[in-house]
Amino acid sequence: MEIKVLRNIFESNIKQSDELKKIFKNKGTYVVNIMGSPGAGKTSVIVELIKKLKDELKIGVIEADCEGKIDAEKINSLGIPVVQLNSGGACHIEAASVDKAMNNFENWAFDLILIENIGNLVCPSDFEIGEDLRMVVLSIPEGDDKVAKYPKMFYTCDVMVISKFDVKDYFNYNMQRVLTDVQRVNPKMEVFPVSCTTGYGIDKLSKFIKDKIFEKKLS
Ligand SMILES: Nc1nc2c(ncn2[C@@H]2O[C@H](COP(=O)(O)OP(=O)(O)OP(=O)(O)O)[C@@H](O)[C@H]2O)c(=O)[nH]1
Ligand SMILES: [Mg+2]
Repeated sequence: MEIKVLRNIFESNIKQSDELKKIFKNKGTYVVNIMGSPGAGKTSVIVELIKKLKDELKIGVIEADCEGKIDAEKINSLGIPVVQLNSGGACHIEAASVDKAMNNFENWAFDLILIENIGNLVCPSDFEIGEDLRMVVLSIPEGDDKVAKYPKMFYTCDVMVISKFDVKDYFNYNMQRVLTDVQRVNPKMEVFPVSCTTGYGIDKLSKFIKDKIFEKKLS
């Protein structure tokens, strides 16, 4: 019997992601896929970005977690439209999940969609979900060796947020090591140290995203 070998098992996801990209382009919507370990500070970064940008931009949020709606409730309390996806244990979301979430926003016309992926530094790196920008949030307490240990996440992302910068001095954290590893793994990576408790670095990150949104609208 002939054995069939299916090549590129992610093909249908790539197709669906490309379809979503077309829809987002037509609507002038910029989409950010926010990844990182559980507890890295993804929701906190989203909350700070919303506070900075919500008066100027129409923002929508998709939250993904294994269970529950804790993060979506935080976003909802800011008056921002949000859909919560529950993966039931799966370690990442795919383009189909984003498509499903978008169908739950009525008559949407967002300038910016922030998607918080499932907390995981491995699996989400394999899946495009219709985004323009891939952002990894890596927190100081996770340690300064993560870029070297989990390189795929870092070479498939455009932006790295080094979060919880306020606690840097409590950890034996070698920032130079992190920057050297990033330079080796992905020299094009934009790096933003931030603290969501002090607000450090949030202005710079917000401006970067705002510039990207307008670049896309003009393209
Ligand atoms: N000191 C400090 N704590 C922070 C900062 N950002 C987030 N935290 C705390 O870190 C914990 C996790 O933050 P979240 O924003 O929920 O992290 P997350 O990545 O969204 O977590 P999951 O959705 O569970 O994967 C919370 O207790 C936050 O208050 C920061 O900049 N400094
Ligand atoms: Mg979260």
